[in-house]
Amino acid sequence: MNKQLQLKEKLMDLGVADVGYAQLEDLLPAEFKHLKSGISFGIRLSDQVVSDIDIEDGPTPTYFHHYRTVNTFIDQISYQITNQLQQWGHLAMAIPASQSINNTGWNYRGLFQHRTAATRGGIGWIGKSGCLVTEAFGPRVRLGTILTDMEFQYDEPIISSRCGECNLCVKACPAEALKGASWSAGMEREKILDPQLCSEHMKKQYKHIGRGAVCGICIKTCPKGNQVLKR
Ligand code: B12
Ligand code: SF4
Ligand code: SF4
Repeated sequence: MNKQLQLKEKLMDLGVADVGYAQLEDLLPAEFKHLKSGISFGIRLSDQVVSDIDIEDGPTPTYFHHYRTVNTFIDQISYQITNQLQQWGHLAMAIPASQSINNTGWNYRGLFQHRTAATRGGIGWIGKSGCLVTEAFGPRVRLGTILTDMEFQYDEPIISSRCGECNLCVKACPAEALKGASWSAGMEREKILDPQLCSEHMKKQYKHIGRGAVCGICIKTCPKGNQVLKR
């Protein structure tokens, strides 16, 4: 079996819902350009827990715990794949599951965007919620990315929104942070949402739940992912 298939099989055995191989050389910052490939994966969230997020009252303490559990799971999977790639003689580096970098002031950014690797790897598109939406599970996935200098047969990128006329998340967002724009690859985040409005709403309204780091109403509301067990 070739190494690309071996990696995919390992990831599926570890419990990921989907895997994509993304060509990222043109999108990476100069210091990481040599890590030209991204292995993007999605971890399915508990439908019960996501469905229990309340449109009026917001997230539950269980959702916050789930968020932390899945983040740890993502970091551990990414580490195992990094280890495997290094044993094969490649450079590899995992993007942290959920870490903001504060180099140039707090501008709500990570080291590299999991959502970018995911659209490039053909896993899904950016919805009007700003979230990565998959055909199978809608936005009910959290994401991981491993950068490596190993070359792959890359997946076909998804380059435009498949939300159509739907705008349920836009109407449901309690912070009025979502602007209703239909995404195409390269569109600026600020055309889709105001991250400050989202973040401040979480901090102010849900401080008692998960120190104000979660909300997820836009995820709960999305009708995409027909096979998902929704209530
Ligand atoms: C900082 C951060 C935040 C900030 C800013 C959010 C934002 N939209 O940027 C705040 C605190 C507001 C926030 C809130 C939330 N977050 Co947050 N957050 C992050 C973090 C750490 C960095 C995001 C970042 O760098 N943003 C910068 C912008 C520019 O990038 P972006 O959000 O990825 O979206 C753009 C790019 O992906 C780009 N893009 C996509 N494809 C392509 C293709 C090409 C060719 C190009 C050029 C660009 C491009 O276009 C998008 C729109 O401009 C990531 C982890 C990570 N490293 O990715 C998690 C992450 C984005 N968060 C996540 C989640 C779930 C949430 C919340 C639902 C909170 C919660 N858990 O309940 C809300 C949702 C808010 C929203 N609607 O986006 C998940 C998203 C999962 C998903 N299915 O999309 C992530 C990926 C964590 C994870 N490991 O899964 N978050
Ligand atoms: S996480 Fe909540 S506040 Fe932020 S965009 Fe989604 S619905 Fe709006
Ligand atoms: S709720 Fe509708 S508009 Fe929002 S991301 Fe899902 S499909 Fe797209």
